[in-house]
Amino acid sequence: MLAVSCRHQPEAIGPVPTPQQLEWQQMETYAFIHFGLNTFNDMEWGYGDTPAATFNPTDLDCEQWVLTLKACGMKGVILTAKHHDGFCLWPTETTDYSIKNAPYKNGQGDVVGELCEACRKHGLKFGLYLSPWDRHQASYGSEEYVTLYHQQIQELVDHYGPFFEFWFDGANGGNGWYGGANETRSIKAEEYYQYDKARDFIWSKYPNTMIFGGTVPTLRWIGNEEGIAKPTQWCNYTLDFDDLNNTRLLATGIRDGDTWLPAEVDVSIRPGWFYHDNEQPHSLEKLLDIYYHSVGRNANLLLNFPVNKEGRIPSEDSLRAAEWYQTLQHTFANDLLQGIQPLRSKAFEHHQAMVFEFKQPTTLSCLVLQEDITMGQRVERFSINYYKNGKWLPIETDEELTTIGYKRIIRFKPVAMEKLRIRFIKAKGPVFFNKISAY
Ligand code: FUL
Repeated sequence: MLAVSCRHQPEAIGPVPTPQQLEWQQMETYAFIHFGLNTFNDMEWGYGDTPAATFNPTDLDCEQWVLTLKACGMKGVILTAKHHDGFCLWPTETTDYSIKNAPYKNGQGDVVGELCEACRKHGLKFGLYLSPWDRHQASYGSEEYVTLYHQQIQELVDHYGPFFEFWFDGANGGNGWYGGANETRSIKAEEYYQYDKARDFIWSKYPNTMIFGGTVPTLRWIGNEEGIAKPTQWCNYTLDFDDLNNTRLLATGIRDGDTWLPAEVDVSIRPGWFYHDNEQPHSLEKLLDIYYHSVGRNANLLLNFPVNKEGRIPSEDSLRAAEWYQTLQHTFANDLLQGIQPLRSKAFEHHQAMVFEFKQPTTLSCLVLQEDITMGQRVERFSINYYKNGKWLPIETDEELTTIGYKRIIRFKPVAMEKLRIRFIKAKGPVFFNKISAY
């Protein structure tokens, strides 16, 4: 650990991560899979009325998904066990609207089980998305539906797992088929779903599961689906339901929030969440920007891979994702600060600063800072300078140099230097780092 100006036995400032949150933050990148009836009906939000029989993947292979995801550095995968249309990818007892009534494996299939098994076999963490909003169920909006929703969770907990993360999606109520009623129904999400009870079903067997959404989350949405976290990014937040739905606050976190609630950036590798023939994966450049604007800004990246009608991740997507991962691996292969002990700069004693001196002029284009978040998130503003030919000059970057947190990556135009200086201009207290590296 690198510490600057600390005379006393250090104590954490503000909220700190639980062991589960810490382990989750260290995952950095993991995958989403959107797959279901929508895949076959070319839709994003099925209405809940298309026949279960339309679900018919011809060449489904969960091991292909898992090996593809592992090849691009994903540490886990979260599957849409049920999306808003209500169709269940496991043979549930709670409804007929499931894979049991699809031609796939003559109704004997179980995509949740097959993926769970493939994850276990190949060492990938497993998670599920279970939409609370259900546009198929006649009972949606009544107590009866909430019981059914909780039963679905219980079934998933009984038959699959462990889960590293469970997603209670935030889309709630609206129009739907609702057993033929074809109407609009609204609910009060913060009360209706009894999320604390839902969470307890999960935690009773798998207490390490991270929870997305609802009223009792252990991580938070970043507030957009574009793949962008704001440069200023606090892990601190409050569990107030209005704040949990305030996209402006979700984007930055809350500096003085009393709860550790780290951010997750969810975005798809293609424009849609579900597979559509007429869409293509994003460019390498866009995917790199997504990485730097998520993992590089103190947030985890949940990258979605739409599975196609065959039941596979298309080769265009796996090739693009592998190219993306290899580019990142190459960028971060050789830490040029390795073995250099930072010095404290005398000239800036009133600030906290670190100076790294190179044995010979060294060209850098990227700096990676990682606070020791078990001490609480502290840094609020910093600057980066380089020393060359007897002068200190500022490093030019488009990134605002504000918060750091678990990880912050600053890209800049390559510049040759004799020394590198990082000054912490504003912080909640003495700063603590797990790692500082440069490339
Ligand atoms: C949203 C949903 O409405 C989208 O369809 C998608 O599942 C996304 C990840 O979450 O709330």
